[in-house]
Amino acid sequence: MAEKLSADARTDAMANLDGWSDVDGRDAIQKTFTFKNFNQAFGFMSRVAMMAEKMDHHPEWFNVYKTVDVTLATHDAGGITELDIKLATFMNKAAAST
Ligand code: H2B
Repeated sequence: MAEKLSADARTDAMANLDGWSDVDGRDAIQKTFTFKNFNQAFGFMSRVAMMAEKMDHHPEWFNVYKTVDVTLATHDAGGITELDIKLATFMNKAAAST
């Protein structure tokens, strides 16, 4: 099972994750993605959904029209693990190429 990142590893990882921030009162990270329209937002979600299934690691997210609010945490570990960093990195790349 993936283990929670150490404070140092987490700080290092977050420094390379554009737009992601810590969630208040919870060991999780979040980012709001904004696209040009619903089609692009949903295309992004579809690509992320396929990766999430492959990783067996799933986002908490909320979509309204062209925005997607994402929260990532590893529920089994009760915090942030390498899986969250990997999925967040994938999401940034997927959004950049949308
Ligand atoms: N997603 C996330 N974000 N955290 C988890 O701990 C998690 C998951 N666990 N997806 C997976 C599924 C687990 O429930 C299955 C049984 O592997």
